[in-house]
Amino acid sequence: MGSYQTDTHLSPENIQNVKNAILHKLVFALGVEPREASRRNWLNAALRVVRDLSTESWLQTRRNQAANTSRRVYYLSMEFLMGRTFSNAMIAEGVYELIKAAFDELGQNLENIINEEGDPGLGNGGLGRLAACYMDSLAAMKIPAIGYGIRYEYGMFRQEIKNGEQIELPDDWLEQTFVWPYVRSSKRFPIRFGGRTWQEGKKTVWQPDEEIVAQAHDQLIPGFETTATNSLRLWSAHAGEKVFGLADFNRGDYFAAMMQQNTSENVSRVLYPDDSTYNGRELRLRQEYFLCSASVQDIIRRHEQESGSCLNLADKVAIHLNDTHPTLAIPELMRILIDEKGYSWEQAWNTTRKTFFYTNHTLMSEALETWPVEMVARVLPRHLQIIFEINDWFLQEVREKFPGDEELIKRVSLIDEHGDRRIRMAWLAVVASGKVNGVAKIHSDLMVESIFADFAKIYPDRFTNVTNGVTPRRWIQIANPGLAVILDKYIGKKWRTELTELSKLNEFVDDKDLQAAISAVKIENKRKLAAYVEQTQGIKLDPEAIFDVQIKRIHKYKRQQLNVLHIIAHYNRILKNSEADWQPRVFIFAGKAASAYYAAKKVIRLINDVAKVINSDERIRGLIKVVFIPNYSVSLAQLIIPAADVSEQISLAGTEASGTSNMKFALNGALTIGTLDGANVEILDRVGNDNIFIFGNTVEQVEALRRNGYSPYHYFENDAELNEAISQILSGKFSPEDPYRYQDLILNSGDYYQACADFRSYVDAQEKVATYFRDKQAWTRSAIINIANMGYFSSDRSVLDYARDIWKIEPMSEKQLDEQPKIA
Ligand code: GL7
Repeated sequence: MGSYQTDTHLSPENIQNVKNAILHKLVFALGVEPREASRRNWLNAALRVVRDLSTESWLQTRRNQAANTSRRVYYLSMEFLMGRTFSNAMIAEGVYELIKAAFDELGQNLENIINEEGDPGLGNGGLGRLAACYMDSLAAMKIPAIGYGIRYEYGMFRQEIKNGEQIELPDDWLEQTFVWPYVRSSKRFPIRFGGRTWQEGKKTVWQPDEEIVAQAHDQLIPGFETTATNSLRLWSAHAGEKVFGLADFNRGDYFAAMMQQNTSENVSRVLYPDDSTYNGRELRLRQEYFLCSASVQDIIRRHEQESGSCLNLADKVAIHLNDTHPTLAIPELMRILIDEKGYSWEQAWNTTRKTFFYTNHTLMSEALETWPVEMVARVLPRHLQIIFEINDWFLQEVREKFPGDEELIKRVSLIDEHGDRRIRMAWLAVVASGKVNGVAKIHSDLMVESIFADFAKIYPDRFTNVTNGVTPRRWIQIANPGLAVILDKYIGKKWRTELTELSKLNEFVDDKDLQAAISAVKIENKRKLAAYVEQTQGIKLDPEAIFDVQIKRIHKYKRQQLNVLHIIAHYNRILKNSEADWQPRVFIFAGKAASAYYAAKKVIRLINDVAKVINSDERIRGLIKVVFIPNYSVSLAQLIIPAADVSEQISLAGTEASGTSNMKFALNGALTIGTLDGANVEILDRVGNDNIFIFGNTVEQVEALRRNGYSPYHYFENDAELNEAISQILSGKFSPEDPYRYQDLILNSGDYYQACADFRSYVDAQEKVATYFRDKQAWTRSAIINIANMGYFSSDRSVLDYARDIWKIEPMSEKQLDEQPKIA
């Protein structure tokens, strides 16, 4: 530390110092001889060197935040899909070039070392990746923030494809030593479950019958080119003494005691691999409470330590709920304030309502969490009481505002009384939050018109929008270094933290040199992806072909099956006129299906079955290739997105809350083919109709079809190409060994997401894509217009919107970050 400087000083002496630092870590932190060191060893040594830099800034940031008693935001999320740490940390600390130079001299290739790092899959998809982009941006924008999540022992499953089918394997990410986090042995909190409650005078006493321990692991989040360094604190579950079964130990029953330990530790064992569906298992409820209780206890501890008391909590603390998954933090804060800190109910409720903020990420009814009252009574009896009390208070307020409207009362009650009684977590989050936001304009509008319509009447000022964003550090600089070099040359370097600088490119859209440079980088990125596909799957791709990409969770509403229908129709067209001058096309898919989501797994199989038939059909002379890349991850996205020409964003209008890959693709110069859904609408606003391919029904049209009784057969009977494609699937053309495999697909399942209705306009839009692509110059010009107008979609802008409009937090200045004396 301090013995070398950053990239601005690439002197031989400085490089030598970095080399020494890496060698020192290799030998004295890892105990490995340089000549025997594996790539993993080099990675871990270098990670330690960079972590030292970040650690210094981290401690410094914490001291300055504490001294400033800054208002902080605590971002609670069940998922964080962070991606690899090493390159991100190197660029944040400004030592990438230095470390590269040092490794060159050590005879190691930095890129290979970077690729050696595992990619922790502690999230399902967009929601978890968004949390990760926000962590990066909060630090870069100097906003005092701490992320809280769970350190799952097993993340998202590893996906393999066997005979075209998805196979799920455990993701044992902790097997590889991951040297980035610090274990904070002093930060342990008891988490209690079960038992019973009773009244002692006015006081409620809760006697739990189970206690486990939450242990903190801190990951440093270095801000880009600033000393501001935040933390992501992940909790792991451990057996506490109370469940360790001391009695069993004393009796000598070691086995029974250890079994008990296993059950406790189950709480942080594995991430629920469900995307946009709700899985009401008790373990999930326990996981959610585990995160909430540990985090709220920690927040109160820190606040008391800094402020001397618990009183002004709401002035200093904003707690953000990333979807409803951490909503139990609300009754948990109430419980601690009332039962442990002696607050009155009113005081506690007033504080709580000023502390919480909630983001809704989906309108899909199956994803809206509810918990059976019976289950919560068993697992969290005291919290259930508090939720009932909040409900009484709230319904009283509604009765005063809307006297006599008992139907309204039933609809907004936190308890759904239909069938088995259930707690509506989204309602609880809305009632207790100062602000509630959606994640793209159209989604926020639909949110107040649909699921929260009643609440928008009761609390008209509560609802707002913050459109999602993505971090340009990871999604341009790291993922697409070739593009970063071009940007630096044309518009300077500031885009990294002020992405709207990209608009300066608008001046150069007709610049021949820029166009040549942009298409050269694209081809280079396509070659890199092609090399990966050939190496891992043995499929050869032509970098001159259109790379048309759909990568995301496999879900019916995202309509991968519509994409497949077009591929089949296109294949049929070529077969009917094989001598024509067809544009070669590569269709790339990647994504995981929830393990219990039968229909989604079938779509994966269909893609692979279709790929097998088409890729091996010599009559089409390689004009179409279909590839399913297994085990989609953040790192794979970093490889695939910069290589895309076409970005598939084809969800049924009104179903995709925002999407964030749509932003990453456009930022990397891919043209979108998409519906008027989620953030596609705002992308269209910025790039203009000529630089995007919009197709399909609008939300209003979709709803009208639903109201009037949608029937896929109508389209099937009236569209010859659709008819042919579906008939081929149903008759087993792509699964001759099992002709009935796809009987239940599309038509027979009712086509809830109206793929048949949008088929014709999708195929027509795809035609336009192919024709436009032939005009290389026009295409590249459009790609540049896309890049130039994506400035708005930076997650820096999103977090600054949150800080200003929702949390009311001021970013810190460099001066404030530097006030406290440095640590030795
Ligand atoms: C999601 C939305 O589906 C997605 O459109 C959005 O971009 C993302 C982040 O806001 O949140 N909601 C959700 O439940 N998941 C998402 O990815 C899993």
